[in-house]
Amino acid sequence: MSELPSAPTAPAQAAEPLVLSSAHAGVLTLTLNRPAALNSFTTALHAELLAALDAAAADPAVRCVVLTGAGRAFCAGQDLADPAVAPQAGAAPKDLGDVIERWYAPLCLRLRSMPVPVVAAVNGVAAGAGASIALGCDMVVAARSASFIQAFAKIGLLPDSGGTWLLPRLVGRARALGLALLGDKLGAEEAQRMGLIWQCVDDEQLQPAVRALATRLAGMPVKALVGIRAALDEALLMDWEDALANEAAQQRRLGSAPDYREGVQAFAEKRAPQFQDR
Ligand code: T3D
Repeated sequence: MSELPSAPTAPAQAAEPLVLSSAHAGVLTLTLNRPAALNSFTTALHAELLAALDAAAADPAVRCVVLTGAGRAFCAGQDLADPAVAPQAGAAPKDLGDVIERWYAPLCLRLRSMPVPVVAAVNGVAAGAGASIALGCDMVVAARSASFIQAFAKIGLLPDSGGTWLLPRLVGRARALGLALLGDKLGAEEAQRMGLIWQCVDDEQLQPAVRALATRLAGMPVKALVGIRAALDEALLMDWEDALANEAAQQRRLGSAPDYREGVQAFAEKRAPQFQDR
């Protein structure tokens, strides 16, 4: 049998990354990039985001991470059409606990244990796990047109990705329950007013405001900033005496790091400090 020449194949198209990454002056910006599905999470997006965060954590040049979304949304939570998790007619229910243990919990733990501050730049709607993930970042800046939706109850679920932990701590039990039970859209201005987020800015100011904030954080002693994050979270679970003891232990650790020496020396010499620790 004669061999036929094989048909020409189209050049392989590089798939668009699900997480866009750009670095400037110590600030790494990670952009969730599934705009047609409002940056909702598939397992592939989870995998790319975790890998990007792991790489940032290991890179000494990264001193602040910004998380944002492409297009008109920050993130609409779980992709409800993803066959890996969506209920299928006639099939046994998917084990959502597995999905959370495999993907969402590691992501939340990764974000909370980053060795640098993490800023959420909420450019549009943040719903379901998307809202929890934004609120779990160290500082949340939102565009005035952005919104936060605890969408879980509307589909028969409860707030995950840290939502049950974060909401009452951020806004108190009454508001946490109101937000989580009703799942209504909460505008960015109101979110700032009730203390759910750090700041709401005009839409066209979101990028410059986040850039300025992230650059400022990157120039600070990030080892201390991360210690502050941990100590505040830990103190919520401690009594007064234990919090004082923890402060002493953490201050002992930070006080022996080069950044403390540099900070005090720069103060004495009336110059800007150059912090290096991570
Ligand atoms: O594994 C597990 O399930 C457990 C973990 C759960 C964690 C969770 O996050 S549960 C909560 C899941 N998220 C939601 O329930 C939110 C669903 N989305 C919405 O309620 C609305 O889309 C928004 C309020 C976020 C925005 O509304 P709107 O009117 O601005 O946009 P839209 O027209 O609804 O959506 C635009 C497109 O994005 C649309 O696609 P189309 O019709 O243009 O092809 C829509 O289907 C798609 N989209 C939005 N959210 C999701 C989504 N596709 C898949 N999954 C989504 N979550």
